[in-house]
Amino acid sequence: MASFELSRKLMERARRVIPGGVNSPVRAFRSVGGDPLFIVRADGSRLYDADGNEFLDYVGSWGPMILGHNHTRIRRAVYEALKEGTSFGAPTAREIELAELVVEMVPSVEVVRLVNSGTEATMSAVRLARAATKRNKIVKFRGAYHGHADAFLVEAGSGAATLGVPSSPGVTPGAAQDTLVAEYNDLEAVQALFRAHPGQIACVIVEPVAGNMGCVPPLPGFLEGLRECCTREGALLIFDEVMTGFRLAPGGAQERYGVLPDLTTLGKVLGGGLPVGAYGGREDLMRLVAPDGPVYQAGTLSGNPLATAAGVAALRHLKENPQLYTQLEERGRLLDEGIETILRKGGYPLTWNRVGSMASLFFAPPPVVDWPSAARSDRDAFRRFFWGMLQRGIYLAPSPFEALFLSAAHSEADILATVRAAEEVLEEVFRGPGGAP
Ligand code: KE4
Repeated sequence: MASFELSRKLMERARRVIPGGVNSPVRAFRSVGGDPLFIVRADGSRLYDADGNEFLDYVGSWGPMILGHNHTRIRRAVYEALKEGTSFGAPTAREIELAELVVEMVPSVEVVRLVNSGTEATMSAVRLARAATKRNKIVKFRGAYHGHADAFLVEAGSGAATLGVPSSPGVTPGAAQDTLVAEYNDLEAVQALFRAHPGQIACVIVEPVAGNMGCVPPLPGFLEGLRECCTREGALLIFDEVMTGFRLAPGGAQERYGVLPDLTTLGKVLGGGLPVGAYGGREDLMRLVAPDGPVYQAGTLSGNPLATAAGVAALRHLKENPQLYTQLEERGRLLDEGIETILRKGGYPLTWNRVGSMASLFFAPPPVVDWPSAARSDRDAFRRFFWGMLQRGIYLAPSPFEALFLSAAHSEADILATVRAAEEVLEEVFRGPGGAP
């Protein structure tokens, strides 16, 4: 049994000065119990904690680490940029390079604004959609997470769902009243909202592959239906590709599924592990953004020299090595085969969903196609699975409503070791004492 004593002591200290001891709630292990591990370094597919334990990492910093941790090309790029200084508050050529890469790689993006997080990207994209359409209401999906701006903390996923606060206190009725909610994959529900609010809906914001209720793929025709509906109704379609961008294809989900939104939000992989978000899309829309147009949005550290160095290195590497996506698909299929064989042989009432290098094992019976079906997950069984895997050196997201991520650094041996561990742990969870401390 691994020792987590130093992490426990660090958590005691952290709780005294940081809410919950963490700077993002989902890191707190609240839905799985126990204390989070304090990580001291990471390399490739591995994390190393304060107690000297090594883990095979499937969180990947919640998505950015598609190349694996501490990638040489990213590390060198940040080292070189660091020699020139850390922030200038003035335009730099590397911001142009990163923006040009986004425009080149993401099919629907003609003009893009860099910001510091996915939340800033989505809140800004919605502000732009409201300004462009002169409409107030937005449509989001139950269990989807678009960051923590007020308008989105209405039946949100990710950490909000994990903690059971999908609609947060502090969000005023005024802020929430313009947010309409539909079930993911339910096109008819979206059409009904347009019928109920004619001429009032500015945009539909969707995770083209949901990752924040766990990984839930779009059913055939869903994305295409949203596209047609928004076009017909004069609303904008926003693909929140903070998680899927540059992960599911060089051009993200919109390349993979061949559906073009009006606006796209990006983050995670875009910054190569440093804080970068972005929103972009049709030029006629983006020219409304200050200082070209009246839609205000700003940021002291937007386009930061170190962050754009990491982002340019990450995107260049992905663009120059398209075979990485084939490798990620092959490793994903290997994981499919292993997990699906275990579920079939064991007769476990679980659901395995995967798209490219993002996946989830739901402790709920199939199919999992929306929040209600995901929410049926057996939280206690997941908790015991999580700890059983952690004790075997496999670090999963500490929530039943998050995706796991493969990286280019995950080897075939890593995948096979994961499958072996999952088989043992599921046996324990469903047929033996097993479970968390
Ligand atoms: P950030 O503000 O955390 O950079 O991005 C918000 C966001 C927006 N859109 C999507 C589709 C996202 O997945 C996210 C953030 N994802 C979560 C993990 N599911 C971040 C982890 C966390 O909250 O610590």
